[in-house]
Parts: sequence; C-alpha cells; structure tokens
Amino acid sequence: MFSFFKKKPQPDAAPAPAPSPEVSSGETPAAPATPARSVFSPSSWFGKGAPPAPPPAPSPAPEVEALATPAIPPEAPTLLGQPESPQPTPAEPAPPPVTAPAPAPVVIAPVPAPAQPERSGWLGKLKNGLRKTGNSITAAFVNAQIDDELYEELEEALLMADTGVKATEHLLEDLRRRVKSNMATDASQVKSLLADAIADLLRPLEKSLVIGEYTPTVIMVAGVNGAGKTTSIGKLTKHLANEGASVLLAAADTFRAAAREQLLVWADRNTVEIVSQEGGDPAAVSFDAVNAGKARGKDVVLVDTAGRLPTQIHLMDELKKIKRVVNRADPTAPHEVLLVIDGNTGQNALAQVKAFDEALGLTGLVVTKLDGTAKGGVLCAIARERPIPVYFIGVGEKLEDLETFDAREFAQALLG
Ligand SMILES: Nc1nc2c(ncn2[C@@H]2O[C@H](COP(=O)(O)OP(=O)(O)O)[C@@H](O)[C@H]2O)c(=O)[nH]1
Ligand SMILES: [Mg+2]
Repeated sequence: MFSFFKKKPQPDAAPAPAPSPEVSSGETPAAPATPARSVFSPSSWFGKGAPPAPPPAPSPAPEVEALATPAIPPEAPTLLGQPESPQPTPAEPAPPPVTAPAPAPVVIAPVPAPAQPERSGWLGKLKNGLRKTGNSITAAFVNAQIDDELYEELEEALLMADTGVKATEHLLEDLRRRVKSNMATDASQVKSLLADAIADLLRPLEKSLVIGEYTPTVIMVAGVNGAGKTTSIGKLTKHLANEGASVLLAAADTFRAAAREQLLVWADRNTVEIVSQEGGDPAAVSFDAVNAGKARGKDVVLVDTAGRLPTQIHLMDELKKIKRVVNRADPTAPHEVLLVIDGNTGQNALAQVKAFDEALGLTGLVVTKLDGTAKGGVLCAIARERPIPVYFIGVGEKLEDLETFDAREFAQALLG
C-alpha cells in the first residue's frame, strides 16, 4: 500500500504501433517510441507493479495475422471519445498531439498524503451499507450470556447472512477458541472477538490491483446481467483517470444498444476512449481495443462484457473466446479477469464465482450492492471456499461508492 509503482520501461524493441487497420483513425503520437518511465500516484486503490522481471516478448506479427481473418469483421469497430473525434467533445478544442515524452520519471499525478481523507467517509458508508447484514448478527449479543444459546444464535444469524455452512462452522470454532484464550467474560468482548475472526478469515481476499506492470494493463470484466459490471467499470475508470492513468474501454457488450452510452456517461470523455461496434463480435471489439491500447500507449484497457449465466454454455464459450483473442492481441493479456457479483445474490454468488473461475480463471472479484443486502456474509463463504481476491466492493450507485476491500474495515463495519 502507498508505494510507488512504475510503468516498466518498454523492452528494447518498443512495440511498434504497427498499422492497426481496425482502428478507424490512427492517432499514434501518444505511443512513445522511446522508453518512457512514469510514476503514478500511490494510493490505496492500486498496487505496486511487480519487481523487474524479464519483459514479455512483444512478438508482434503472427498472432495478429492469425486472427485478422476470422475475427475482424470487414467493418471496423469505431473508436469514440478520442480527442480528435468530431462528435463527443464539442467544447473541447483538439489538444495538440503529444510530441516528446518527458524524461523519466514523470509524476503523472501528484502524490497525496498517504492517509486518504475520503476513506473515513467511506467507512461510514460501508457501515451503513452493511447494516442489514450486521444487525442480525449483532442482535445475538444483546443482553447475552456467553453460553451455548449465544453460539446457536450466532450460527443461525451467520447462516441467514449467507455465510455458508463451512465458513460458519469455521468462524464459530475459531470464536470459541478466542473466547477461551482471551478469557472473555461478557458478550461485547465476544462480539469484538468475532470481528477479529471475520477479519482473519477475510484477510486472504485483500489484494491491490496492479496497474503499470504492463502497458496496457488489460482487465476483462465478466458477470451475470445486472451485477454491476458497467457501473463498476465506470467508477473504476473515473478513479483511474483521476490518478492520471489513461484508459481505453472496450464495449464488448455488443448485445445492448445502450451499453456503449452507459459507459460513455460514466467515462471522463477527455481521458477515456471507447472501442465499440453495435451488434459486432465482442471478441473482435476486444481484440481491436487491446491493439488500440497498445498503439496508443494506454495504461489500462477495460473490457466490458455482456451479462451471462454460467449455465449458458455458448455464452460462456464466447467469454473464453474473448479471453483467447485478447491474448492473441497481447500475449501477456488479459492481466486481470474480474468477476462482478451482486452482494444480494448470497450463496448463488459463490456458485457464480466457482463457475466463472472454472471457465476463465478469475484473478479478482468486485462485489457490488452490499448496501441494502442482508447477505453480506457471502464474502466469508468465498474466503473459505474459493478465496479469489476482492479488489473492490460497492455500496451504492454513486461514483464514490466503490472502494478497495479491507478485511478489518469490513469486519468492523459489519459488527461495529
Ligand atoms: N445499490 C447499488 N446499486 C448498484 C451498485 N452497483 C451497481 N448498481 C446498480 O445496478 C444496476 C445494474 O448495473 P449495471 O452496471 O448496468 O450492471 P451490468 O449488467 O452488470 O453491467 C444499475 O442500476 C446500477 O446503478 C451498488 O454497489 N449498489
Ligand atoms: Mg453492463
């Protein structure tokens, strides 16, 4: 946390912004031919790039060629939102092309103080959001003795909160141990020991999203319909843009006409571009977006996909195809495969995590709608049964309602 992370210097042969026919207008100057080293602002949002490792071979031609015929439709997806695009930013005169990259290192965004003031506001929100889940658990402690009845009530409350049988058993065993070793004598102590147990159980889910190890960092986002994928991408985009990272969005939800507009509404039009194609092949859109991201030196490419149930085999196959094709555009990508889950779905969310993980190999989760749910215990179930890192949690529809996940914070908000 709070550490710098750097864009790694480009490997000796900088990936040539090779002619990318799929990008409608070839804005190339943003992709520097010389190694650029930039330092992003540290924050609790994004982690540190891995230590120097052998740079990925930018093997350019074969993958692109192999793919160009089957996956790229004759009509190229459109690239929206770029500065020179005629439509989206009428008030904004086209900025002059970036000519020479500044000598390294360049601080893109000034470094704020390590302690983030907005985090305290977030805690209140989190607490509020988790109230429904927390209330049923904390109710067990009211005027309670430390006896079997207390443990039984806790068991019931944890199960009701969709903590799942395994995590509930684990927590209660752990709690009994803690109560004994701390020689707790009243219920309020037990409550804070339960918070400790939950924090310890959830801790393996804490992880920072790394931006800057690859350029671009390609993040693929999947999930069922209405889980909050597009909204979360929008929030994440805005945060990234605020931190000085350039973002390119792939509107690979090509089924819904409104999907692209929804993304555009969220995105900061001056810093975000969108590759989209109404009704097109989502894999082709993703492929083009990654290529455009490479050619334009974007920091992040976010791929928004259409919602699907894990039981819809052909749609799951389509997701796998998107992943494969993205990997052909950039052999190191996707760098992250995120599943967005709706906190209201309780135990079904765990089923989704397992199914999407088996199909795609998930690297992280975004758990939305923890506000207003009584089922927030599902994070414990995930931690126990499929511990995939939770990068972000959402407790509302507003921009500031998405934050990084902190196990201790979560446990305290739940039982506080
Ligand atoms: N209350 C609440 N609503 C959310 C949250 N995240 C997303 N939503 C809402 O959920 C609905 C579906 O979101 P959307 O991003 O379109 O889902 P998608 O189909 O997965 O892309 C929208 O009305 C969002 O405003 C959250 O954390 N809390
Ligand atoms: Mg969507």
